[in-house]
Amino acid sequence: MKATAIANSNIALVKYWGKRNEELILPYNSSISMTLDKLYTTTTVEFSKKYSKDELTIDGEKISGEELERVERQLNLIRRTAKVSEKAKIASASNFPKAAGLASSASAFAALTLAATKALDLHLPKKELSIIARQGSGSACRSIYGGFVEWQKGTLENGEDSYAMQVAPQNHWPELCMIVNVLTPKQKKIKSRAGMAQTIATSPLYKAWLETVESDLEKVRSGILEKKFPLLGQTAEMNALKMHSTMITTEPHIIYWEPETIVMMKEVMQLREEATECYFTIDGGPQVKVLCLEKDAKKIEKRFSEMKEVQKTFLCKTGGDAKLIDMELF
Ligand code: 2P0
Repeated sequence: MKATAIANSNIALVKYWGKRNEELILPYNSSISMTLDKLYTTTTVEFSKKYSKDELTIDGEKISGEELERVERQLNLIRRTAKVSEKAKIASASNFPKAAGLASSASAFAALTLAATKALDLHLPKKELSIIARQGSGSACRSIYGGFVEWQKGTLENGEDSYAMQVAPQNHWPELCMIVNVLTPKQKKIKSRAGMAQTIATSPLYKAWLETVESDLEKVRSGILEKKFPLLGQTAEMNALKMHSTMITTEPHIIYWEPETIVMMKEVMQLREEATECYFTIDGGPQVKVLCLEKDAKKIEKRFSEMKEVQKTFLCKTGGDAKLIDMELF
């Protein structure tokens, strides 16, 4: 009743922003992401009668309160599916800062879902894993798959048609890179969950966001499949700016950007002026992720790592599916 899984983080090229059902985590819009090879979470889960309650450690630290409750809810869902009642010990470790806008909940809930279902001997197809992972954290449904992944929003009330599917496999576009820049490892103040709800409730731009998403999805899908880098990059960059515009116009405003974020956005624009093609994307935090092609990646990464605003860089390519591994965290 013990298993360990590893799942990669993913960064959306067309963002998920807003839930039509908060309980089941059903989105208003579909999204497309790239799974990243260098950012990942490893999670070991053991169910046993010897545990009187669920115990969670993240990066070696004992966790209680809201974060533990969220994991317990996810385990309860999996326990119900397996028809067992044993409590669990969970240890999770990521190789990047938690809750800083680097999609830690995506890799964490994907790894937790895969490890816990295996520990309970549920051998579920990826579609079912994606549906369960989604209920832990929306973006986690995309981290079940490697390569390029689309989370189809679905229309059913019960969420059975809201899951991720692979658009293209890990080896589809080996030249495509994403440089993840860690500018400030501070934990963000407003969780995406609250930010989304506030945006829907108060931003006059949310309707416009939803009206343009379908066209962005189409462009990003064909950008990926036909390896059209400018189409992919321009659409992803604009899509991120549109999402942030909806947040900036909520009451009260949500501005995830720090001064360093703006400096990085300008640097990407400057690189383009110099004929080095690259595009940025930003999520629910200050970090700036930059899409580029392999031929330019080392040069761009060097330039970023020499900036005083940048603390750390991860030069990523497409990562693989979430998978079970033999190594155990306890
Ligand atoms: C995304 N984000 O598509 C978007 C872009 C942040 C900005 O998915 O409430 O942690 O757990 O479903 O998945 C972050 O939101 O939110 C996210 P919940 P999640 O990657």
